[in-house]
Amino acid sequence: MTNPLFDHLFGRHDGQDTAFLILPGGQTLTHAAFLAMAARYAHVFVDLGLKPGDRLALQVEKSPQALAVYAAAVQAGIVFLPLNTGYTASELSYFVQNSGAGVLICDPANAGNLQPVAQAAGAHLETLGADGTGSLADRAARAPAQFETVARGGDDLAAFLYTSGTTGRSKGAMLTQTNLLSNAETLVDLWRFTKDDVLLHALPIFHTHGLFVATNVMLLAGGPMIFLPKFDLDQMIAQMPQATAMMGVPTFYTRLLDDARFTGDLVRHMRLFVSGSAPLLAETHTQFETRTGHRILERYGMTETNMNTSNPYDGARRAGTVGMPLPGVALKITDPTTGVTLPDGDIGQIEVRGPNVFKGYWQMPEKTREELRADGFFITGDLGLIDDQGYVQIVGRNKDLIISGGYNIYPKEIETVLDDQPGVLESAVVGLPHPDFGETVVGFVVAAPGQSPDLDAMGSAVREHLARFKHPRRLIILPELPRNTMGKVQKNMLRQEYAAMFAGPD
Ligand code: MLC
Ligand code: AMP
Repeated sequence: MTNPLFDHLFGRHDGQDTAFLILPGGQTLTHAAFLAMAARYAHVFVDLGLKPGDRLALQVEKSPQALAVYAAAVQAGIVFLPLNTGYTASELSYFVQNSGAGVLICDPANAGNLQPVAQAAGAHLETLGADGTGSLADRAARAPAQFETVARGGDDLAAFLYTSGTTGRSKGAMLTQTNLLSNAETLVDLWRFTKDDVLLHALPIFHTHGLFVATNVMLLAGGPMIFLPKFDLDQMIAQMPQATAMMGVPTFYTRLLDDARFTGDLVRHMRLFVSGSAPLLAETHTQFETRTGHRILERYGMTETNMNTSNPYDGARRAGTVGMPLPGVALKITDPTTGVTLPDGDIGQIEVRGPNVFKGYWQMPEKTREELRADGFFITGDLGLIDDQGYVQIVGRNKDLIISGGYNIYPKEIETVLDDQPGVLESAVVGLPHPDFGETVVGFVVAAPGQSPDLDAMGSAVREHLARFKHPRRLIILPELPRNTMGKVQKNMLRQEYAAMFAGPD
């Protein structure tokens, strides 16, 4: 094997006319056609000067071509850096600069906006539209459909995924070939995926869940994916009869349950429903079983670690738990202050170690040392316990993080923008319970003495700097923020007081 990740995920399908991607219009892309496209892209990237270990950033709509860029990067030994399509030019500028990406691929509609970003970072800009057209396709049309796979080792980097931080500065999580491959192999085995499975894929492909869990698992198993550009209820219901399995964030499940067309009959034939990326309410789990007879299999992971735990395939899938550590993954609960391991049943911070755990944060040795211990245990920032049956329960977070519809939002990033606005003394951003997104963002602002901040102007500033999913759904002016005796802002008091804000219709 010269390039384990490529050989296992992609190379094994070389020349195979088996279905890989089934598109909403009914067209099917075979593994062979997909690989030929990837090979052409790999030639383009090499011609553009990218060498093994260089970074390639991509911010485009979900499409087979976007996925082929991932395959091409792996084949050419280039580090793949997918970016949320919601990011603004100012957010993107940081990622491209920080990663030192040699090439940035964007939607043709954003090229004008992003050319200065690419130029300032010394990156070359290419375009790729949702329909597959653009400058990348033009170049690829002139490239050969075979590419000699670049040799790589398990410890070589395969991808960078940026995760925001509690300090407001995003960190590039460096994922190796072994991180990705070992996790996909474990999941295929544990969740019994085979080439006879058809996965209903409606997740974005710029995050761990849609890219490394869903896609890598199906590439290894050999079966096709019904590849929807995004979650769309009508499409989900129309395509469900052709699928055998689905993976989604809790919002997928609550939205399906809210639709009367989603019945037991519609999904009787399904083999597996997996949920993750955010807490699945026990109530949703129960409702789903009552409606369909299926018990959702909940698992727990993160960008830095891929998947850590899973409920069992055969044993009890218990609501409100994320199951047991995956084979090969060690998990312990420790005291957040001393780092000492706590007995089962006690609540503490969750730490994990295994071949799934990333190599560290790109060019942030101190951050890496803070979260990744010398003995290999990664401090997840999640709080939980191991119950008397060995199941892990997540009870909270030791990090100031909001998860909205499966997207992570670090309040600090929003507070920094709010604090910069005229007339603002300080701000506190919290996540409040939301029926659709699980949690949603609300900003509390305190005016500087004698001033009255302009909420509309603040909204505009937020829109300019931050992706839509991070925007506070409400901005509220308070005379002061609740603080403890040490002067620390008590966000839990804000969360409690305003808990019912979205209980009714939004
Ligand atoms: C979209 N919007 C969101 C949002 N998604 N706002 C907050 N949170 C979100 N998650 C914005 C839209 O831009 C829109 O803005 C408005 O909210 C309503 O949009 P919508 O049409 O209702 O949203 P939709 O496009 O249907 O998207 C919702 C969603 C999507 C839940 C389907 O966000 C999604 O696919 N989430 C999955 C995220 C994911 O893959 N997470 C995995 C991370 S990996 P406007 O302007 O119209 O009001 C990870 C590790 C692990 O965490 O363990 O897996
Ligand atoms: P991310 O940094 O986007 O990869 O998000 C990872 C975080 O999502 C974890 O640290 C958890 O807080 C959360 N998460 C993932 N899966 C679950 C789950 N099944 N239940 C609760 N939280 C989860």
